[in-house]
Amino acid sequence: AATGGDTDVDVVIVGAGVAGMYAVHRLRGDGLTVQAFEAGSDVGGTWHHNRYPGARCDVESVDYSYSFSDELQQEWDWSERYATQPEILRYLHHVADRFDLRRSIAFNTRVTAAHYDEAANLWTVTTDAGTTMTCRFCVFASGSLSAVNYPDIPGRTSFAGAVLHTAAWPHGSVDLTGRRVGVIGTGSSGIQLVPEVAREAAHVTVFQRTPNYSIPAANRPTDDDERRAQKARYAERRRKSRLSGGGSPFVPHDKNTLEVDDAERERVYEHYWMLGGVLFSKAFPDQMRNEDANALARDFAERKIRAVVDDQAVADDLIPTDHPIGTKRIVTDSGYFQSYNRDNVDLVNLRRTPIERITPSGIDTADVDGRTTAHDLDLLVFATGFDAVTGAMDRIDVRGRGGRTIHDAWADGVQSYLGLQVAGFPNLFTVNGPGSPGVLANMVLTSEDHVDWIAGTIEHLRSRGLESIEPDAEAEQAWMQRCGQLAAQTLFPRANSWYMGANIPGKPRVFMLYSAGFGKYREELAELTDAGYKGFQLR
Ligand code: NA7
Repeated sequence: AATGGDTDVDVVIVGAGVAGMYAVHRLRGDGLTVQAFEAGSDVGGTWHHNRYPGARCDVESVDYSYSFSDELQQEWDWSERYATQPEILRYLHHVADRFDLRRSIAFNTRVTAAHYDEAANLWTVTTDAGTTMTCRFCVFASGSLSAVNYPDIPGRTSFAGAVLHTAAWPHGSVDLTGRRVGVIGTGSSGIQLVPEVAREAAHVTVFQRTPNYSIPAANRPTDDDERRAQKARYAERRRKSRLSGGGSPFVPHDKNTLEVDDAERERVYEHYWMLGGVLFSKAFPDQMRNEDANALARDFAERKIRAVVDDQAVADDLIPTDHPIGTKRIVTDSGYFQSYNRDNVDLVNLRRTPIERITPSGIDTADVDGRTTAHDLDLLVFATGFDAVTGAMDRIDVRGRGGRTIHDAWADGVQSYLGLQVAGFPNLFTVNGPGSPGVLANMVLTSEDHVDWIAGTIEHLRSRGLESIEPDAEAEQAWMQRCGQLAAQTLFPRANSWYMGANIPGKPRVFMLYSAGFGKYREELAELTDAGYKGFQLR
């Protein structure tokens, strides 16, 4: 191995999604020996597993794509503004081919443990395929939305028909014709799925616990002229994205919500609404900070929902009442609310009529009058999301200094320095870890940045003959406190969201991410690094 020769490889990479793929390319390119392990049968991570009909990214494809190679940017053509999952996966396969990534990745292999040996300063990684491998550095690129969540509903395993999860969708087509489909969950996955299923299935019953804000994608095919213009200015687009809050080149209006008159405000809302999807969060700079401002944005969104749903009683159930707009991730949809105008789509409001149990023939809900209604189904879809940000690592037996597990390190609330390292876990790096902007931004760019930082750090250690890096416990604590303070200046803590860990019973309630924006985070990270890796211990 390039760093010393006493380990099997220099770096083990956990996961071969967007982040792990780039980590293979970058670290291998730096002359390190690398081995990646991937539980799936091929590259792609999220885009390999989330194959449900209607799956798309909520960041435009021109932005949600690698920037590390200009040739790659210039040669790839996206066919739509928001490409479908199959197209994103085709792109990632193209990247794997073009940069010959697969030779460094073991597929169908799930990492089950990573243990640090303090005396030897090395990591031993074990997999479910029986592999044991030692390395100097571990890079966890295991995903922020990859640990699949099946809620513990009574009778869950008793259903006699097919059970699917949006994030573990089978390869090949699922025949929905003539079938009665139940969908539990109305996050991005459920909301993207419902219109597609409604077109094919005999009947769709949507089981909604919390109504969500969802905004039309304003998707459209791209044409040659548009693509040419984008590619001619790609460097500028990337530069702006890296300065921005969310990793794409959009900025909010220059005034706050209440500083403009009603007509101007309406015009601005309409403009950002038409940009599509999550970009509506950017309408005014104070929308995610000021409750009164947010209430006006909510009112606008509510009018939009009412305008497309025929039955106003159904619209009442679809309008979120319990969280400020944007504090749960706004969904980017294609015809979701309109689905409820179809004869074959029904909404079940679980706040009013909760699930009693899953039965062999469907789902029983408790009516307001105390009676039970049986919803008969042939197929049940869980669109119930993930144990976000920390779940993937938490499910692996990761042990650092003194045998302390990552599970214990995070038991009272997640700890991480900059989302890159955890105190007590030397030479272990996380890509898009807690305490970084991660899922709040364009994850292709956040992944590239983290991998570049990790590569630069390993190079820094090697060139100075240093053996290890890990954060100071105090610096880490201060960083997480700061993340908490930043979040407290926003409305994010006001929602029971997966950002807060609220969707997983028993998970500590903390806002897990850095919320002051991608550009600001990059600045802070660069300053600390340039100041001699401030807050880290280098040995
Ligand atoms: P999400 O956004 O976590 O959505 C999961 C949905 O499942 C949400 O509506 C939940 O309701 C619902 N859910 C979870 N548990 C239950 C139970 N026990 N009963 C009923 N309903 C339940 O996951 P997605 O896959 O849609 O999207 C995740 C992210 O991926 C998304 O934000 C994008 O960034 C990409 P709740 O709101 O918790 O009441």
